[in-house]
Amino acid sequence: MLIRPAPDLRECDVTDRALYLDRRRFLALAAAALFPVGRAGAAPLDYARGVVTLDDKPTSFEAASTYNNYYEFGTDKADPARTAPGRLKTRPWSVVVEGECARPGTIAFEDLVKPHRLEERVYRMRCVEGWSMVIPWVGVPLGELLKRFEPTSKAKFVEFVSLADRDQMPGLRVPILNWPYTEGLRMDEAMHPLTILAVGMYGQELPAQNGAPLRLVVPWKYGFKSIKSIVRIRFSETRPATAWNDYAPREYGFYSNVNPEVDHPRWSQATERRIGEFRRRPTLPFNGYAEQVAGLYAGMDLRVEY
Ligand SMILES: Nc1nc2c(c(=O)[nH]1)N[C@H]1C(S)=C(S)[C@@H](COP(=O)(O)O)O[C@H]1N2
Ligand SMILES: [Mo]
Repeated sequence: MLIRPAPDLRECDVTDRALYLDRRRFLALAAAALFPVGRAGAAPLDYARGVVTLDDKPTSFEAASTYNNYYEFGTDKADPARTAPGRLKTRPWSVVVEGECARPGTIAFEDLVKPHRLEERVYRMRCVEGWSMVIPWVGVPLGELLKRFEPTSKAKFVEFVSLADRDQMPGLRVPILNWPYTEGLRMDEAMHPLTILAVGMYGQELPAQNGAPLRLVVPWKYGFKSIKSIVRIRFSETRPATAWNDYAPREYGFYSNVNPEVDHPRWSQATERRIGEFRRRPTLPFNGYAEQVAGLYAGMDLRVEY
């Protein structure tokens, strides 16, 4: 069973312990109106502001929460916002951590996140389909979180698995991908300080359609690496199978670093359309994060290892 209920948590405990609700801060945030106010009733988060910022203007919350890829809730961009919020049950939530580590176990979402200070990270997001957004995520550095499980020296990769529950996810009836959705990173990619597990965006808890309650964000890779609604994390010695790579290995590589010079077999990756803009703009190597991450791939032929 992927999800173990946490019967010891009542609804009010969950709110107190998990959401870091701080009304004063939230009011200050709303007053500052840095970002468009999102869903009415969404829980605000307490987090360190501006840990990573960008000059690029953030995409509107409206666009970021209604133009989505989350195939478990349908393949149309509008499907996830229509179908996920009423169906995806994000509390209680727990994550199984297993494989090559000294401290495997099943951990409640609240306990997974609580030891960390939430941080705001404004990142570009580039989908392999040729569109992009700028999203102010709220999350924790994945590397710091993974260290708590004490990965062994055999841990060379990390695999992530999404929830796959037919009762909640109507898209699972369509066998596009081999469900559950899976993704993976090499250990050094997972430990890189830019890689985060997001629990929120625009100062609030993640909307269901964006991968609540926690999703991966790897800003220098195509969006499909950023797996949503994670229920399992596995350290492994060998490279894990990943959903899109299984589906079409020639089209979706394991690494999938944003690369304007390596085209998808059916379309160019040289430019992108920033959602909310009209003209296409050039796509940047590693999505603009080359200075920070290119060193991870020194000596690799990125045309072969795409
Ligand atoms: N479980 C799961 N994770 C997923 C997807 C999906 O279909 N299922 N789509 C991916 C793709 S292709 C992209 S571009 C991003 C989209 O994230 P967003 O909807 O928050 O913008 O989520 C990624 N994570
Ligand atoms: Mo994507």
